[in-house]
Amino acid sequence: YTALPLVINTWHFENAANAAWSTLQRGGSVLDAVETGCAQCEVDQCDGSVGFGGSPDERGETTLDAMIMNGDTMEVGAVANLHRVKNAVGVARAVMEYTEHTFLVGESATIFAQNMGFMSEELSTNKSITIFSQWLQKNCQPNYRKNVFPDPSGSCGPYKPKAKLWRPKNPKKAFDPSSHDTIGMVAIGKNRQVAAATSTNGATHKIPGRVGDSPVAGAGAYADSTVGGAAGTGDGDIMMRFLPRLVSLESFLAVELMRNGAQPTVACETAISRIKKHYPDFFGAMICANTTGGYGAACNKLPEFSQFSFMVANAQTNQSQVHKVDCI
Ligand code: SD4
Repeated sequence: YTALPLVINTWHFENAANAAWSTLQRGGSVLDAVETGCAQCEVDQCDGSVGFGGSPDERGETTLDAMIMNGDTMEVGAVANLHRVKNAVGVARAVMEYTEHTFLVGESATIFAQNMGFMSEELSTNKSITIFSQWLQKNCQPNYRKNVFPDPSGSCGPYKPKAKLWRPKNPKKAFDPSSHDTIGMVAIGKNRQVAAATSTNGATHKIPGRVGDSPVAGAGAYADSTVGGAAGTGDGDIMMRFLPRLVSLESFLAVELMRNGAQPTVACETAISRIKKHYPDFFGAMICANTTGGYGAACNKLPEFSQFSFMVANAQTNQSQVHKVDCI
């Protein structure tokens, strides 16, 4: 397969694609490639949506979700609601390689990371503190608060989150597409080994403890060396209800049996369409790749989101290139 190896990742995260590609060029495994690629975004704080210093939660803290999957062995390592450790995808890989488990969460995941030698660091930055305090101010108007928490002083603090009361469901606009750009990456080796990984700081102003789709196998990403891999980005609160990457693989498989060609695009579109049926206004996009070197992407069209960028590097181009797909 002349197009292999191949690396594909969500959004215009060029450094990440290059890091993964050069890892493969240096003889690294596909797992090394997706880990290095996602870790690069954690360092770069890609679009503020990956790594430290982005998406502060209701208490102002940045926490991280990540996963990695080995499509040869079907092993998965994942962490969610990880505090004070920057290299979330590295911790996910440690879960996969050094434990019998698949998924560690919260402070306990942090303790595991520290025991594995990961540094404990502050994840807040001036930027994330500003995002948080602006949001706090906006949501902390005396009148607004009076309605929600009858407060004799009418003052605005100490801040007490009461999510149920003041955060009614808004099915129309859960996510702002301009500020949510998780990295999801798939690498396929010369011998058709598939690996996938994701890393994100999740949703801004989330209720602490909220976990999105990104660290969940089959939701954030999926890898199966008999078929291919898929990964995604978008409103995880909705997307994780559909295991879209898994669905995409199933649909890909079905399509693959029938013909060769543009299957990954069809697979991605099928997954997006299934979610769209229930949530026409959801924000989300997917990348798909198969073990013959085919790749594609799809996204749900919104007034503010009509095109999705993704990166591909393969043996034919020998470098990463940005691609764009029109949303459906
Ligand atoms: C989440 N899926 O935590 C992530 C966010 C994201 O593009 O992908 N944004 O829901």
